[in-house]
Amino acid sequence: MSETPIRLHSVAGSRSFRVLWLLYELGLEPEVISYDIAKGDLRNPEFLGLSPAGRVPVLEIGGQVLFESGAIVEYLAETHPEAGLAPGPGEEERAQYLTWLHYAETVGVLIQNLNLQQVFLPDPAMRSPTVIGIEVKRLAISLKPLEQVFGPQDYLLRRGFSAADTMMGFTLEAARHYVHFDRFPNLSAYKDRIEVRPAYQRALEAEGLQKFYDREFYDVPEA
Ligand SMILES: N[C@@H](CCC(=O)N[C@@H](CS)C(=O)NCC(=O)O)C(=O)O
Repeated sequence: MSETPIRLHSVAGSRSFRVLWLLYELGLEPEVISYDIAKGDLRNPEFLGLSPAGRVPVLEIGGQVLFESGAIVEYLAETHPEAGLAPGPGEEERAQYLTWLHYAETVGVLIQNLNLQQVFLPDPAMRSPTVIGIEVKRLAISLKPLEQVFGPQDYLLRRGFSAADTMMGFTLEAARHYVHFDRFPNLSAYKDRIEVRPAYQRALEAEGLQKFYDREFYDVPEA
């Protein structure tokens, strides 16, 4: 019996990286369907039929269509318990696992707001230096608890690498465009640690080059 293909709808450099990386950590082989966010690909009716808000990631798996990266990551980890990437209900560090997995979106939304201001607005005159300044500060504050976690431990959980790391890893890669990481030595060491994982490298290769950041660092514009 042939298995249904796993299909990931993806934009390089976006939250779909979380899912792609986890799929490779689990030894799964997805077909990757790539979209160009700047060309408005996510607004085509066919894609909106899969993702009602026109967002990536979308994962087609086992005849189901899933959206929301956190839900997809939880679903994949729970349906592959043999990989040991998620403490189940009642297990030690379950609360921390859920907390960090979802905290990645607290950080992610701040980056999304900065992306809108710094990358996607069609005219620089539309930017608000005030909003950008506030969001950069809020992003730096949101990274502080992570800096503390990675002092005594290598990954988000004491027990080791988990699916929560695949949620957070992408987020940090994006955060470095807005916050200087030399302020966060533990976080920088964590970033180096996850990026050498073969599944992370494979996901980078498979998703292709991101097309929206045109520089390494975006300063807060002058008011
Ligand atoms: N909470 C959702 C957010 C999804 C999301 O906003 N994805 C961005 C890419 S990182 C997107 O598709 N943006 C397209 C748009 O805003 O038009 C998730 O985690 O999946």
